[in-house]
Amino acid sequence: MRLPTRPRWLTRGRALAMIAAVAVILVAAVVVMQPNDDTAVDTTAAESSSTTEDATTTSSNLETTSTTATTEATTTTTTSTTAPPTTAPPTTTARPTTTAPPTTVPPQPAGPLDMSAVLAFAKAGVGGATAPYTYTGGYVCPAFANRPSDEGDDAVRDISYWELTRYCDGVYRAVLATTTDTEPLDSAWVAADTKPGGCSGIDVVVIGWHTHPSGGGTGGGGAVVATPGCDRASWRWVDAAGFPTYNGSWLQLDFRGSALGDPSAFDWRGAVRAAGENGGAIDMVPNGGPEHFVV
Ligand SMILES: [Ca+2]
Ligand SMILES: [Ca+2]
Repeated sequence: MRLPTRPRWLTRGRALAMIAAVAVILVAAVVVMQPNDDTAVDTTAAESSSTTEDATTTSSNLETTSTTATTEATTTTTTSTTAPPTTAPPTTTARPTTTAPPTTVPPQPAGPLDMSAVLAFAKAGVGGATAPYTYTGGYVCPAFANRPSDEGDDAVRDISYWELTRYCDGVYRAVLATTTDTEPLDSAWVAADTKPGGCSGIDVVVIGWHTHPSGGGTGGGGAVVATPGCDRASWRWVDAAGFPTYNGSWLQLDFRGSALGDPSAFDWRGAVRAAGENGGAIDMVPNGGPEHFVV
């Protein structure tokens, strides 16, 4: 048996060439069929973009939702903010009172001290304290000194004998004895300059006046008033003062040293005024100026 022979035109070289050509064609075909990377990327990008848009849309929705939530929250806040103002106004209304005082501080009167006003102030504030009582036979600290007589210089209510004594219990006694008891008494006082300041230098006034009890007779009332300024608004009712009445001419004022601030030394001047007497007729001691008292 004889095997078929290969055609004469198919030489070994031609066969190899054909195989090579087929291989090239196959490779080319494979290359052509490869998917375009750029397109794939674009698509992915498009898909990503789409995803982004979706995300954006979702985000937008979220924003809308959160905006709505915020609006509601704001509304809620507004509602809760609306409530307090109803409670707040009283506080706002009270402020003007606090603001007013500094603006409306009136200028201080220049002086001298208005004793009629001091007397009215003292009478209005009396109460709440017991007037001191001095035992005239007790020890005096320091021992009192006799003063020159002041008799004969006032035709209405003339002070003659006068003195100021401090007792060892810290109570003072001022005496402004007058020569007559017939004229009605308006008041008797001791004006003291105990420290810097005061109305015309007067820091404290001890003032007494006669009272007329319903049962008859004559009594006495007294008070210690602080006068840091000439304006009545600056005054302060400090303590009760004793104004014992032995007769109409013996005028005595008892007051505590603590009501004066327990000064170690101070200047003072006494005065007596009859009812209806004007300032010019008041009898004062000493006549030339204040007496200096050293405790
Ligand atoms: Ca006199
Ligand atoms: Ca003073």
